[in-house]
Amino acid sequence: RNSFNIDDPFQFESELNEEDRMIMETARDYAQSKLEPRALKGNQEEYFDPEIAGEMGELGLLGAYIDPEYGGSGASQTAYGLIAREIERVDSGYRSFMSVQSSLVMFPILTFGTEEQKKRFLPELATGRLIGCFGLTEPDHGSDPGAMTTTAVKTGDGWILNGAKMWITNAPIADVAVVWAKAKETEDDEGVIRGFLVEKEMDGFSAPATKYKMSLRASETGELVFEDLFVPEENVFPDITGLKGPFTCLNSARYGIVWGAVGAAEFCYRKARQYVMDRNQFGYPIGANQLPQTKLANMLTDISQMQLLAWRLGKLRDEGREHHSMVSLAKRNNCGKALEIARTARDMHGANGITGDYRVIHHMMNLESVNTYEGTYDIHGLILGRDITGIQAFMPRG
Ligand code: TGC
Ligand code: FAD
Repeated sequence: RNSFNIDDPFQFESELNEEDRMIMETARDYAQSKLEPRALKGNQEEYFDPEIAGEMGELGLLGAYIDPEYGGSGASQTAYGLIAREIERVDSGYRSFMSVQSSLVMFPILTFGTEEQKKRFLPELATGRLIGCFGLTEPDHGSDPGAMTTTAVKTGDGWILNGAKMWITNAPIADVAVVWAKAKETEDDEGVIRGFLVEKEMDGFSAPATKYKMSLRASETGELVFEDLFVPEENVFPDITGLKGPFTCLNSARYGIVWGAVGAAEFCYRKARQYVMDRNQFGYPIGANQLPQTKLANMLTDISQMQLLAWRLGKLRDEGREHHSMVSLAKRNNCGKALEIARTARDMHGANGITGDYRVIHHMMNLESVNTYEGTYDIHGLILGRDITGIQAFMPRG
């Protein structure tokens, strides 16, 4: 007799190969044994434990798909996604740390960096001895990064940076920042977007922390401020120009988020399922009523779709068949659905749902950020809308 798995209805895990499964289990063991006990404190005290970087590095969870030559594990895209799923099952903030390090710092250095930059930074980032961040968003330019005003003006054997980035994950603890700025040969040039590796000890660089967030409290967020900061030519990505540089990195990070959202949603669904079976009202388990049952049915239906979408996207990435609009579709769907599931799970816990102990409200609050960063829900809708109709609707016409 075939069975129905109430955690994995369409049995996507049975499709994983041995290596991907082993990596998933390593990430799951680590996340459940080492991260989960720290999740409540991280959220309540707005605290990122710096030891996490080294622990993840030791297990090969940072930049897992990067070639072993540069310190990675040469893992598949599916394995990278499975790592994100296990970490975000505990806390989106820890997954943010891993995503930024892997997809937004190691990936651009691997893809756009010189051989010297790769050899210098990648092995250290893979072990977690160095921490990185990615600066694209500015105080006045979020969804529209092409309008950025941070500049890099050519001077002798380097560039002078001025400007500021905001909402940057890992900024206050980063040793190296991948910064996107308008590079100009002269002050009056219009400029073209290029990538710079800014190091924490450089003069004219600061990274103040953004405190009192109500979401992603276990993740360090901050600004990047550049005041006549000199960056030598050897710290510039040599060839990549234009928005496709940062957007190519975002494809990788958004893909990780597609999987991460699955983990957060699965956690909330399982918690709600357990809660309504354990708690009695009116003499019966809450789960004996029609409304809670259909809420669980809706959650499981959404989760099945999220799992299959993430798994299929990983396969297409591994085969080199991904288009970035597939990533937009999956990021938008999985983040939006995970947020809805977390909100419903919170409601199903009644008053207990607002406490830290049950942890559904942590996920709910975190997922507000996850649904916003790396392109908001609506921006991904507009990216898809442009593909479907051939008409851009980012700005009014006429
Ligand atoms: P557009 O004209 O569409 O494109 C400009 C150039 O870029 C190319 N391109 C892409 N290339 C690779 N991958 C993609 N996904 C690409 N999307 C576009 C495009 O082909 C073009 O190339 P070329 O050679 O013709 O110049 O640019 P636009 O200015 O109209 O862009 C509009 C829009 C909405 C697509 C874009 O601005 C956007 O995606 N906005 C959202 C911004 C965003 O996602 N920011 C994320 C910041 S990083 C972050 O949030 C990290 S959180 C991490 C964590 O903590 O986990
Ligand atoms: P805005 O662009 O001002 O948008 C505000 C609202 O208007 C949104 O609902 C949006 O969907 C809507 N909107 C905007 N334009 C349109 C339009 N044309 N049509 C219809 N609706 C529109 N950035 C980095 O570079 N690096 C990081 O590491 C990083 N980490 C982050 C961590 C956290 C916790 C958060 C919250 C953000 C982070 N970001 C990071 C920034 C993030 O990418 C931006 O917040 C996001 O891209 C949205 O930009 P914005 O906040 O400026 O919102």
